[in-house]
Amino acid sequence: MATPKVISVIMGGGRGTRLYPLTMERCKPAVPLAGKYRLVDIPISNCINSGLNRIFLLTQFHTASLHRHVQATYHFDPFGGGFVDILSAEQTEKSVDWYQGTADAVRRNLQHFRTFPHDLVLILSGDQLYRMDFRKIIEQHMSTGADVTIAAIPFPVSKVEGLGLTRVNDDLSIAQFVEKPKDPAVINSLTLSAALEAKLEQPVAGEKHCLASMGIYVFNRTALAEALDNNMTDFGKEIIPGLLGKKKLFAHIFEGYWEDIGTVKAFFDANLALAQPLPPFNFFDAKDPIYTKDNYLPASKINNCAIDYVVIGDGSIIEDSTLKHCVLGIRSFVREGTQLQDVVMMGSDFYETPEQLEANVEQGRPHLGLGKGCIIRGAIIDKNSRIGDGVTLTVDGKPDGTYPHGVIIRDGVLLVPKGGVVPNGTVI
Ligand code: ADQ
Ligand code: ADP
Repeated sequence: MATPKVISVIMGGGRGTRLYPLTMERCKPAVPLAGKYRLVDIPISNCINSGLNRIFLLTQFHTASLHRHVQATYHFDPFGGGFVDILSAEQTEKSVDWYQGTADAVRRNLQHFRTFPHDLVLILSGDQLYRMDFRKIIEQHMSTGADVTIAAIPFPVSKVEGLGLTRVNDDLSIAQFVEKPKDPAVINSLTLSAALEAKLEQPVAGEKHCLASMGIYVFNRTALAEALDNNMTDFGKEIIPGLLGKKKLFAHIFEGYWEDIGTVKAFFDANLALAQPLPPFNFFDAKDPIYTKDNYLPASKINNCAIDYVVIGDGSIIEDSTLKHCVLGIRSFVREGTQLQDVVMMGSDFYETPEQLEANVEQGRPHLGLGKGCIIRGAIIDKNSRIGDGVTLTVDGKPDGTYPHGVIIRDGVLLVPKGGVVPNGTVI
């Protein structure tokens, strides 16, 4: 069988509303992850590690930071034809709107894809944490002669809310697909058969499982063009259910770690999970590394601290503090007497010069990073924030909403937005 030519299309997100305020000044793919990466590094690295180097990234607005990151990071061998191309919603003679949904975003860019010879289109979500060798789904797609293959993961019934669920035949052809069912009877009717359970490499334990769509699709080029030759806006809601019974749809079962991190809570939990002794997602993988921008920063300095289960990015300075279960990004500054627990701090884009530090004192403005004697629990501190001395920021059951100095609580997580300034002595 000849090796098919594949282009990858990463869905970079709409307005990123579920991740707001992390997406206040940047698009979703550019949101920092795990101390030193950006969300987009995950699908791009998976593509590169799978030998796929023609990558389109569809996104909507605030793309400046994404452009900077992609241009500074992904350089391909000039003879290999690889690229990462950012396609933002653009006004044309036919349309002046933003992308109306995932299918609309792909449809409006088909013209750009046509420039490159390809047999298959691999469509990926931009907000998931997983490591996957896409060669396996492509191999299965070719051997079954499918028009569309959907990556699907056995997921416990208690966690399937918000996911598309499938029921498959013995040969893994898709018999039924229901997008985000809510009715427990429907969910129950879609649980894995005993025969399929027996075929899994990792037996499912405890509660019943369903086969959930990962929002990862392999389309034959012509099947994609036909499927989009209409006004449908969404893959999960309309395109996939519409193809059932008309085209050959197969599921490809994936049994590794996979987490959708499209909400503030999921994003917070997935980051903090990396601070465990044996995280479910392994960034320490020499074979399939996750790539990101090299910032040429010095190693971090940590003086007289008590630190447990913490990930710290390069170029940070932490002094006389207590940190428990935290992820700190590059250029994080934590000053004396501060206590952090369950905190994701994204760090800073720059160091302050002695003149800037002096100006801060004159203007009564906190320095970049965290001040002295702070207590912070259950929070995301976005980049370039300035938290003064003696500040207490704790969730402790407070309701979602907006709080003084731009602080937001969302999904039970306290957030200081990018560039936030919280004055000395603030207590929230
Ligand atoms: P959702 O993730 O809810 O469900 P959707 O909102 O369509 O589906 O998002 C899919 C991906 O596309 C995300 O990465 C999102 O950021 C991005 N995206 C959304 N709108 C976009 C737009 N207008 N332009 C560019 N990118 C956009 C889907 C499937 C489910 C499946 C889950 C798995 O529909 O069946 O179970 O993914 O996460
Ligand atoms: P994000 O994606 O988190 O919004 P960006 O990638 O847009 O961040 O910004 C990072 C870039 O901006 C870096 O190159 C950094 O050097 C630069 N930068 C941002 N703010 C400042 C500042 N106040 N002084 C110097 N450089 C800055």
